[in-house]
Amino acid sequence: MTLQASIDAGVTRLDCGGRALDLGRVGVMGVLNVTPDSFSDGGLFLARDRAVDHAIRMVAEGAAIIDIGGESTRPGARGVSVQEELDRVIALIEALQQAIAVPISIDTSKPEVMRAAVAAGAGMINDVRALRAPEALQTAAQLGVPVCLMHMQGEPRTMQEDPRYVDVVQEVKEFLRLRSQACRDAGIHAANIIVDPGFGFGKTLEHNLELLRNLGELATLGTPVLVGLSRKSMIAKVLDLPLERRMIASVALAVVAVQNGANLVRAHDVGATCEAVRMAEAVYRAG
Ligand code: 8Y7
Repeated sequence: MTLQASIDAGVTRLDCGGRALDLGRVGVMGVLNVTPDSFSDGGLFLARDRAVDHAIRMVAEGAAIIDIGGESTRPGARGVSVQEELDRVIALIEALQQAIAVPISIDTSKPEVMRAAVAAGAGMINDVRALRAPEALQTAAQLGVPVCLMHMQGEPRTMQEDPRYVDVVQEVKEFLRLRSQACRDAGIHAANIIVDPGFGFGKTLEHNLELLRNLGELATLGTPVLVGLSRKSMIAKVLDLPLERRMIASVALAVVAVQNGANLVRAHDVGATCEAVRMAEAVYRAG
Protein backbone atom coordinates (compact mmCIF):
# COMPACT_ATOMS: atom_id res chain seq x y z
CA MET A 1 0.00 0.00 0.00
CA THR A 2 1.33 3.48 -0.79
CA LEU A 3 1.59 6.02 1.99
CA GLN A 4 -1.32 8.03 0.62
CA ALA A 5 -3.43 4.86 0.33
CA SER A 6 -2.75 3.89 3.93
CA ILE A 7 -3.44 7.44 5.06
CA ASP A 8 -6.71 7.35 3.15
CA ALA A 9 -7.51 4.00 4.75
CA GLY A 10 -6.72 5.52 8.15
CA VAL A 11 -4.11 2.94 9.04
CA THR A 12 -0.98 5.06 9.20
CA ARG A 13 -0.17 5.05 12.85
CA LEU A 14 3.41 5.06 14.01
CA ASP A 15 4.24 3.22 17.20
CA CYS A 16 6.53 5.60 19.09
CA GLY A 17 7.69 3.41 21.94
CA GLY A 18 4.12 2.47 22.84
CA ARG A 19 2.60 5.87 22.08
CA ALA A 20 0.71 6.35 18.83
CA LEU A 21 1.47 9.05 16.27
CA ASP A 22 -1.47 9.20 13.88
CA LEU A 23 -0.40 10.29 10.41
CA GLY A 24 -3.97 10.14 9.13
CA ARG A 25 -3.91 13.88 9.61
CA VAL A 26 -1.10 16.37 9.56
CA GLY A 27 0.64 16.43 12.91
CA VAL A 28 2.34 19.35 14.58
CA MET A 29 5.64 18.59 16.33
CA GLY A 30 6.13 21.08 19.16
CA VAL A 31 9.70 22.28 19.71
CA LEU A 32 10.81 22.21 23.32
CA ASN A 33 13.88 24.35 23.79
CA VAL A 34 16.44 23.31 26.34
CA THR A 35 18.35 26.38 27.38
CA PRO A 36 21.87 25.31 28.36
CA ASP A 37 22.71 28.28 30.60
CA SER A 38 19.85 27.58 32.96
CA PHE A 39 21.35 24.17 33.65
CA SER A 40 24.73 25.43 34.80
CA ASP A 41 23.42 27.05 37.96
CA GLY A 42 20.85 26.56 40.71
CA GLY A 43 18.08 27.18 38.23
CA LEU A 44 18.19 23.57 37.06
CA PHE A 45 14.88 22.49 38.58
CA LEU A 46 13.19 25.76 37.79
CA ALA A 47 14.24 25.43 34.14
CA ARG A 48 13.00 21.85 34.04
CA ASP A 49 9.63 22.82 35.53
CA ARG A 50 9.29 25.59 32.98
CA ALA A 51 10.13 23.21 30.15
CA VAL A 52 7.55 20.68 31.37
CA ASP A 53 4.91 23.43 31.68
CA HIS A 54 5.70 24.57 28.17
CA ALA A 55 5.33 21.02 26.82
CA ILE A 56 1.99 20.62 28.62
CA ARG A 57 0.83 23.86 27.02
CA MET A 58 1.93 22.74 23.54
CA VAL A 59 0.04 19.46 23.94
CA ALA A 60 -3.08 21.36 25.07
CA GLU A 61 -2.72 23.48 21.93
CA GLY A 62 -2.72 20.38 19.76
CA ALA A 63 0.86 19.11 19.44
CA ALA A 64 0.94 15.48 18.26
CA ILE A 65 4.53 14.99 19.43
CA ILE A 66 7.13 16.99 21.37
CA ASP A 67 10.71 17.28 20.08
CA ILE A 68 13.48 17.81 22.58
CA GLY A 69 17.12 18.39 21.77
CA GLY A 70 20.26 19.23 23.73
CA GLU A 71 22.61 20.13 20.88
CA SER A 72 22.33 23.47 19.15
CA THR A 73 22.33 22.98 15.40
CA ARG A 74 22.05 26.67 14.57
CA PRO A 75 24.39 27.92 11.84
CA GLY A 76 27.78 28.51 13.41
CA ALA A 77 27.10 26.33 16.45
CA ARG A 78 29.82 23.99 17.71
CA GLY A 79 29.10 20.46 18.90
CA VAL A 80 28.51 19.54 22.54
CA SER A 81 29.83 16.50 24.41
CA VAL A 82 27.78 13.36 25.04
CA GLN A 83 27.67 14.11 28.77
CA GLU A 84 26.52 17.66 28.20
CA GLU A 85 23.73 16.49 25.92
CA LEU A 86 22.66 13.77 28.39
CA ASP A 87 22.65 16.31 31.25
CA ARG A 88 20.40 18.60 29.24
CA VAL A 89 17.77 16.10 28.10
CA ILE A 90 17.49 12.85 30.05
CA ALA A 91 15.93 14.04 33.31
CA LEU A 92 13.65 16.29 31.29
CA ILE A 93 12.44 13.36 29.17
CA GLU A 94 11.74 11.39 32.35
CA ALA A 95 9.69 14.28 33.73
CA LEU A 96 7.89 14.82 30.42
CA GLN A 97 7.02 11.18 30.08
CA GLN A 98 4.96 11.50 33.26
CA ALA A 99 3.49 14.88 32.37
CA ILE A 100 2.27 14.38 28.80
CA ALA A 101 0.63 11.53 26.88
CA VAL A 102 1.87 12.25 23.35
CA PRO A 103 5.12 10.76 22.02
CA ILE A 104 8.44 12.47 22.76
CA SER A 105 11.05 12.74 20.04
CA ILE A 106 14.76 13.08 20.80
CA ASP A 107 16.67 15.42 18.51
CA THR A 108 20.18 13.95 18.53
CA SER A 109 22.87 12.42 16.32
CA LYS A 110 24.65 10.58 19.13
CA PRO A 111 24.03 6.84 19.71
CA GLU A 112 24.61 7.18 23.48
CA VAL A 113 21.98 9.91 23.71
CA MET A 114 19.55 7.90 21.53
CA ARG A 115 19.87 4.93 23.90
CA ALA A 116 19.47 6.89 27.11
CA ALA A 117 16.62 8.98 25.70
CA VAL A 118 14.61 5.97 24.56
CA ALA A 119 15.24 4.28 27.92
CA ALA A 120 13.92 7.46 29.59
CA GLY A 121 10.75 7.41 27.48
CA ALA A 122 11.47 8.98 24.09
CA GLY A 123 9.65 7.24 21.24
CA MET A 124 11.22 8.75 18.13
CA ILE A 125 14.71 9.72 16.96
CA ASN A 126 14.96 13.00 15.05
CA ASP A 127 18.44 13.15 13.57
CA VAL A 128 19.57 16.18 11.56
CA ARG A 129 22.51 14.00 10.38
CA ALA A 130 20.20 11.22 9.15
CA LEU A 131 21.95 8.50 11.23
CA ARG A 132 25.33 9.05 9.54
CA ALA A 133 27.35 9.16 12.79
CA PRO A 134 29.28 5.97 13.61
CA GLU A 135 26.93 3.37 15.17
CA ALA A 136 23.88 5.65 14.89
CA LEU A 137 22.15 3.49 12.28
CA GLN A 138 22.69 0.24 14.20
CA THR A 139 21.61 1.88 17.47
CA ALA A 140 18.39 3.25 15.99
CA ALA A 141 17.64 -0.17 14.46
CA GLN A 142 18.13 -1.85 17.84
CA LEU A 143 15.94 0.68 19.63
CA GLY A 144 13.11 0.00 17.18
CA VAL A 145 11.51 3.47 17.34
CA PRO A 146 10.58 5.58 14.29
CA VAL A 147 13.33 7.78 12.88
CA CYS A 148 13.27 11.12 11.11
CA LEU A 149 16.08 11.42 8.56
CA MET A 150 16.96 15.03 7.74
CA HIS A 151 19.07 16.31 4.87
CA MET A 152 21.94 18.63 5.74
CA GLN A 153 24.80 19.75 3.50
CA GLY A 154 27.95 20.08 5.61
CA GLU A 155 27.97 20.59 9.38
CA PRO A 156 26.18 23.29 11.44
CA ARG A 157 29.39 25.24 12.12
CA THR A 158 30.07 25.90 8.42
CA MET A 159 26.96 24.79 6.49
CA GLN A 160 25.76 28.31 5.59
CA GLU A 161 29.11 29.50 4.22
CA ASP A 162 28.59 28.59 0.57
CA PRO A 163 25.94 25.93 -0.01
CA ARG A 164 25.91 24.69 -3.61
CA TYR A 165 23.74 22.30 -5.58
CA VAL A 166 23.29 21.58 -9.27
CA ASP A 167 19.66 20.54 -8.65
CA VAL A 168 18.72 20.97 -5.01
CA VAL A 169 15.41 19.08 -5.20
CA GLN A 170 16.86 16.01 -6.92
CA GLU A 171 19.99 15.98 -4.72
CA VAL A 172 18.03 16.21 -1.47
CA LYS A 173 15.60 13.58 -2.72
CA GLU A 174 18.41 11.21 -3.72
CA PHE A 175 20.14 11.68 -0.36
CA LEU A 176 16.92 10.87 1.51
CA ARG A 177 16.26 7.87 -0.74
CA LEU A 178 19.75 6.49 -0.04
CA ARG A 179 19.52 7.10 3.71
CA SER A 180 16.08 5.45 3.83
CA GLN A 181 17.57 2.47 1.98
CA ALA A 182 20.48 2.32 4.45
CA CYS A 183 17.96 2.32 7.31
CA ARG A 184 15.98 -0.54 5.79
CA ASP A 185 19.20 -2.47 5.15
CA ALA A 186 20.11 -2.00 8.83
CA GLY A 187 16.76 -3.50 9.82
CA ILE A 188 14.64 -0.40 10.43
CA HIS A 189 11.05 -1.11 9.42
CA ALA A 190 10.10 0.89 6.30
CA ALA A 191 6.98 2.15 8.08
CA ASN A 192 9.19 3.68 10.78
CA ILE A 193 11.05 6.06 8.46
CA ILE A 194 10.21 9.76 8.04
CA VAL A 195 12.17 12.11 5.76
CA ASP A 196 12.83 15.85 6.00
CA PRO A 197 14.49 18.18 3.46
CA GLY A 198 16.18 20.14 6.27
CA PHE A 199 15.20 23.73 5.54
CA GLY A 200 18.10 26.06 6.35
CA PHE A 201 20.66 23.28 6.78
CA GLY A 202 23.28 24.09 4.13
CA LYS A 203 20.82 25.94 1.88
CA THR A 204 20.43 29.45 0.53
CA LEU A 205 17.04 31.20 0.49
CA GLU A 206 16.57 30.14 -3.14
CA HIS A 207 17.37 26.50 -2.27
CA ASN A 208 14.83 26.58 0.57
CA LEU A 209 12.10 28.12 -1.59
CA GLU A 210 12.71 25.66 -4.40
CA LEU A 211 12.51 22.74 -1.98
CA LEU A 212 9.27 23.99 -0.47
CA ARG A 213 7.77 24.60 -3.92
CA ASN A 214 8.69 21.04 -4.92
CA LEU A 215 7.96 19.26 -1.64
CA GLY A 216 5.65 16.93 -3.59
CA GLU A 217 8.76 15.38 -5.15
CA LEU A 218 9.82 14.10 -1.72
CA ALA A 219 6.38 12.70 -1.06
CA THR A 220 6.95 10.37 -4.04
CA LEU A 221 9.57 8.53 -1.94
CA GLY A 222 6.59 6.87 -0.22
CA THR A 223 7.71 7.98 3.23
CA PRO A 224 5.98 10.54 5.47
CA VAL A 225 7.51 14.01 5.11
CA LEU A 226 8.33 16.27 8.07
CA VAL A 227 9.23 19.93 7.61
CA GLY A 228 10.80 22.45 9.95
CA LEU A 229 10.27 26.03 8.81
CA SER A 230 9.31 27.68 12.08
CA ARG A 231 11.11 30.99 12.77
CA LYS A 232 13.93 30.09 10.36
CA SER A 233 16.26 32.67 8.86
CA MET A 234 14.71 32.20 5.41
CA ILE A 235 11.88 34.32 6.86
CA ALA A 236 14.33 37.00 7.90
CA LYS A 237 15.81 36.97 4.42
CA VAL A 238 12.43 37.78 2.89
CA LEU A 239 10.89 39.93 5.63
CA ASP A 240 13.83 41.18 7.71
CA LEU A 241 12.08 40.28 10.97
CA PRO A 242 13.71 39.29 14.29
CA LEU A 243 13.03 35.81 15.77
CA GLU A 244 10.19 36.96 18.01
CA ARG A 245 8.23 38.40 15.08
CA ARG A 246 8.33 35.43 12.71
CA MET A 247 5.16 33.60 13.79
CA ILE A 248 2.82 34.77 11.03
CA ALA A 249 5.32 33.95 8.30
CA SER A 250 6.06 30.58 9.95
CA VAL A 251 2.37 29.73 9.93
CA ALA A 252 2.10 30.80 6.29
CA LEU A 253 5.00 28.49 5.39
CA ALA A 254 3.36 25.64 7.32
CA VAL A 255 0.23 26.08 5.20
CA VAL A 256 2.26 25.94 1.99
CA ALA A 257 3.99 22.80 3.27
CA VAL A 258 0.65 21.10 3.97
CA GLN A 259 -0.60 22.18 0.56
CA ASN A 260 2.48 20.52 -0.96
CA GLY A 261 2.14 17.25 0.94
CA ALA A 262 3.84 17.57 4.36
CA ASN A 263 2.64 15.05 6.97
CA LEU A 264 4.33 16.60 10.02
CA VAL A 265 5.19 20.22 10.74
CA ARG A 266 7.79 21.10 13.38
CA ALA A 267 6.79 24.36 15.05
CA HIS A 268 7.43 26.64 18.02
CA ASP A 269 4.00 28.33 17.96
CA VAL A 270 1.88 25.22 18.25
CA GLY A 271 -1.60 26.68 18.72
CA ALA A 272 -1.44 29.00 15.73
CA THR A 273 0.23 26.35 13.57
CA CYS A 274 -2.42 23.74 14.46
CA GLU A 275 -5.29 26.05 13.52
CA ALA A 276 -3.71 26.89 10.18
CA VAL A 277 -2.74 23.29 9.43
CA ARG A 278 -6.25 22.02 10.24
CA MET A 279 -7.74 24.65 7.94
CA ALA A 280 -5.32 23.87 5.10
CA GLU A 281 -6.12 20.19 5.51
CA ALA A 282 -9.84 20.88 5.31
CA VAL A 283 -9.22 22.51 1.94
CA TYR A 284 -6.58 20.22 0.43
CA ARG A 285 -7.12 16.79 1.98
CA ALA A 286 -10.89 16.65 1.73
CA GLY A 287 -12.82 13.44 1.18
C1 8Y7 B 1 14.91 21.01 12.17
C2 8Y7 B 1 15.14 20.00 13.09
C3 8Y7 B 1 16.00 21.88 13.79
C4 8Y7 B 1 14.21 20.68 10.97
C5 8Y7 B 1 14.07 18.42 11.82
C6 8Y7 B 1 15.54 25.24 14.21
C7 8Y7 B 1 16.32 19.85 15.28
C8 8Y7 B 1 16.80 24.53 14.04
N1 8Y7 B 1 15.43 22.19 12.63
N2 8Y7 B 1 14.73 18.71 12.93
N3 8Y7 B 1 15.84 20.56 14.11
N4 8Y7 B 1 13.81 19.36 10.85
N5 8Y7 B 1 13.64 17.17 11.61
O1 8Y7 B 1 15.50 26.39 13.70
O2 8Y7 B 1 13.98 21.48 10.07
O3 8Y7 B 1 14.58 24.76 14.83
S1 8Y7 B 1 16.89 22.95 14.84
